Amino acid sequence: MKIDNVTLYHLRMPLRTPFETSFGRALERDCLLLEVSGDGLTGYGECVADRDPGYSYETADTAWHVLQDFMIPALASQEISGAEDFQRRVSHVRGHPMAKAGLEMALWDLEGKRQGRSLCQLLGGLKDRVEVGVSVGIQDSPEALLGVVGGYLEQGYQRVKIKIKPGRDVVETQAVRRAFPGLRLQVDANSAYTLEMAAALRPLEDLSLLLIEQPLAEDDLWDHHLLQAEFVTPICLDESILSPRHARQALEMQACRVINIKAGRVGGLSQALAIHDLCRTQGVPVWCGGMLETGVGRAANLALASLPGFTLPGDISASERYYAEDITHQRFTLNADSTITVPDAPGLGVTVDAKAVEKVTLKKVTLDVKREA
Ligand code: SMG
Ligand code: MG
Repeated sequence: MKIDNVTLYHLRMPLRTPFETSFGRALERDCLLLEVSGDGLTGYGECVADRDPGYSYETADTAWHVLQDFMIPALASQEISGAEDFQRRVSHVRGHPMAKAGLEMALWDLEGKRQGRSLCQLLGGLKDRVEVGVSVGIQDSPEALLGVVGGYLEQGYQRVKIKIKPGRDVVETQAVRRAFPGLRLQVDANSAYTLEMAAALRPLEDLSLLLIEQPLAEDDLWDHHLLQAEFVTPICLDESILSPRHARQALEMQACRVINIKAGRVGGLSQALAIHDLCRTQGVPVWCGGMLETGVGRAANLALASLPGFTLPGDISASERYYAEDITHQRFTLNADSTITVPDAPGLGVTVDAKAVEKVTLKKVTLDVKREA
């Protein structure tokens, strides 16, 4: 691939319903859309860094800076042969996995279009539909939570994750379990507890949860190990796993029994694939996390989740759960069996709606990529 230019768009899209986690309440969601032109084709990527550094230290603005000033210039000269070559070129940039992943995604889209193969095929995905669930934010009361969960069950979701935080955990989860005894249920704390505080989560052990996601700090594998040793319910790490190396060490340390994979958090689809492969050889279940993606990132998540090691349902809900208007022409819908169909057209398999993008664009820049003579 020879890259001619990259256009960055900073998008801000209104969410259909507010999304509250242990670190805050969001009414809209920011991201960067990347449009990469080369070889007469255009590839798209989504960088999932949001407006605020709540989920991770990256923000849309830090990603913009790092992409514009360091990563896009690293595409200059010579052909880019693929994701491995890309990772080598940006290896001088420490951290900023979401920025890296957004650009890598656009290169995968371009490569798929060049070869006439879908991302699912490029990654080695095997399924044409993947099991999905819905992630439900913290609600005003347990009653309100039951109403929201019930609504999603009516829509056909067969797996639900509820967000928890200290003081808004056991009673809420017990209420959902009592109302829906057979539901595949899990909780996500987004790092809101210390090891000492996590003792309060003990009653969750009686609720047949699929997993407890990221109870402790993101940089604390050891305390997750201590907690997992005390809990029968599998602990799943999200924020703590930023690379294949972290994944290996977390498993060696028995800090978790399940891993949530997000390409954005780990620096790209290639790194997500490596974590998948590692977990698969060790028999550790993985599932695809979500970052409230637009149709662009959602298409990539579906392709990733089609890999054989993704044995638990992903946080990949239908487009209408998030946005009244999306930026792709395709809207993803839930099938009757709580699955979503994996796109099969070349690359990501979606087309971008320029008019819809324009409506939600805060700023935009096109950067030429220098060619060597
Ligand atoms: O995309 O459906 C989705 C959201 C899934 O809960 C979700 N994501 O910690 O797993 C997580 C959160 C991170 C995003 S919070 C804005
Ligand atoms: Mg999470």
